[in-house]
Order: sequence, then structure tokens, then C-alpha cells
Amino acid sequence: MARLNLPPLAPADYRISVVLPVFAETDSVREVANWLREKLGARMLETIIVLSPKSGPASRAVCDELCAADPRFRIHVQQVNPGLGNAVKEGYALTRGNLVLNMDSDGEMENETVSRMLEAMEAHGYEMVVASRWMKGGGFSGYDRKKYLLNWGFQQLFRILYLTRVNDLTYGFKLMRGELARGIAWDGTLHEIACETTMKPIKLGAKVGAVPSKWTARVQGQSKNTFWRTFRYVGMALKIWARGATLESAPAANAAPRQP
Ligand SMILES: Nc1nc2c(ncn2[C@@H]2O[C@H](COP(=O)(O)OP(=O)(O)O)[C@@H](O)[C@H]2O)c(=O)[nH]1
Ligand SMILES: [Mg+2]
Repeated sequence: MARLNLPPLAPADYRISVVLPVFAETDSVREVANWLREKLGARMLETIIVLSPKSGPASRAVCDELCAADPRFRIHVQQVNPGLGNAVKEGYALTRGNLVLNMDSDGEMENETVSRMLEAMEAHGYEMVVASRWMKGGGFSGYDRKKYLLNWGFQQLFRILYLTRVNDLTYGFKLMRGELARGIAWDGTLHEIACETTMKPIKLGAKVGAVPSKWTARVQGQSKNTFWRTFRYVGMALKIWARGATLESAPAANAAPRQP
């Protein structure tokens, strides 16, 4: 497979746009956002909170509070509904950073993984780093048994079809170059966006790395990712495998970081 070879990006120039979809979460949004704010420091250019129009006043209040505390946070109310895929696509299109971090706001993704992603990107010049629950040091806590088995089978099959060593192809937790987030045409409307955002860069020949990550079931609210919805991942994976992916010329990453 031909290499993509984006122009190199020096660690001192990292400017991260965080895309944080929020549906009905409250406390976990605050926790994730504050962790990112503290740990990313000046490397965080902006955080785009993609709020669903169906989000209740409690979620909205937490997001307003975050925006009031730090002008780098802003709310985008999702235009096309419903669906996590639509939220992610709209969020990506609004980013300006040369790196884009995709993370959930429900507290299931391990914050410390972000530090590992950045270290891996710095050390190896990856164009994308994905969190992997299947690597040694990663794992699942409180995951649905049936989904776990299906997920395992999916990884075995598609790792071979995609000729990749990345062993978690379905996780929506990743850090990628802005050129990819803004330059790839994304199709997923629901949760299958999570595999699309990993599989299309792989198909394009991007240099993709992985770091271990622990997944822990949320303590508040409910997932919208039903058991049947997991089959949409298979359809998406086969479609990308058959048709490949293309990179449009994306708007260049711009903008010096705004000070908090
Ligand atoms: N804006 C927006 N966010 C969503 C939507 N669906 C899910 N989310 C958010 O996306 C993240 C993952 O969703 P979840 O349903 O927990 O999926 P799971 O983690 O795959 O089980 C959570 O932070 C949700 O708040 C949606 O339709 N719109
Ligand atoms: Mg979740």
C-alpha cells in the first residue's frame, strides 16, 4: 500500500483541536474537559463540544460553564440528527488544529491514554494514533459480553483484510492529523463512524500507531450504541475495504494557539 506521507509535524508545533460529542452527560463532561485542559495546556488550541439538540438543560449548563471558564471551549449544536457520526463529522469540519483528538464525554475512555498518544506521535511521527483496548495494558471493564465477543471477531477478520497491525479498529478514541480529519469524506451517521475514522486513514496508507487503553463502563446515563447497531460497523468496514478512501485537499491547519 502506498504511503500517505503528510508533511512532518514537529512536536513543538502541535495544536490540538478536541472534538467532544455530548448527548445527555453532565459530570463526566466536566471531568474529561478539565483533565484535557490541564494536561494539554497550551497545546490545546480549542475544544469543540458537539451538543445534540436533544441534550437536556443539565448537559447544556455544564457545557456553558466550561465555555465561560475557558474561551478555547465552544459549543456547536449538531445540525444533522440524530447520530454520533453526524456529530463527529460536523465537529471535524470545524476544527482548525493540526491535530484532532476524538474523545467521548461519558467517562468511558481513559484520560491518561491521551498522554500516551502524544508520546507515540512524538516518538514515531505517526499521522494517527488510536487507543487500543486489545493491546497488553489495555482492556475492558463492564463491557457487554455479546458485544465483547463480536468485537473480538471483528478485529480478527478486519485486521487481516486491512493488512494492519492495529488491533482495535472499532474504537472512536484517537488522535489524528488535521489534514485527515478535515480532508476525508466521512459517511457514517451513527456509531459506525468509530471504525470509519480508523479504517479510512489505514486504507489511505497513513502511518498509524496504537497505544494501550482501558475502557470502563460509564457510571451515569446510557449508551446509545445498541447491540444491533454493532452490525453497522461490519457494513462500513466492508464498504471501505471494497471502495478505499480518498483525501481531498484539506484547508491547511492554521492559527497560532489562543491563550487560555
Ligand atoms: N452530539 C451527540 N453526541 C452523541 C450522540 N450519540 C452519542 N453521543 C456521544 O458520544 C459518546 C459515545 O456515545 P455512546 O452512546 O456512549 O456510545 P458507546 O460508548 O459506543 O456505547 C458519548 O459521549 C455520547 O454523549 C449524538 O447523537 N449526538
Ligand atoms: Mg459510551
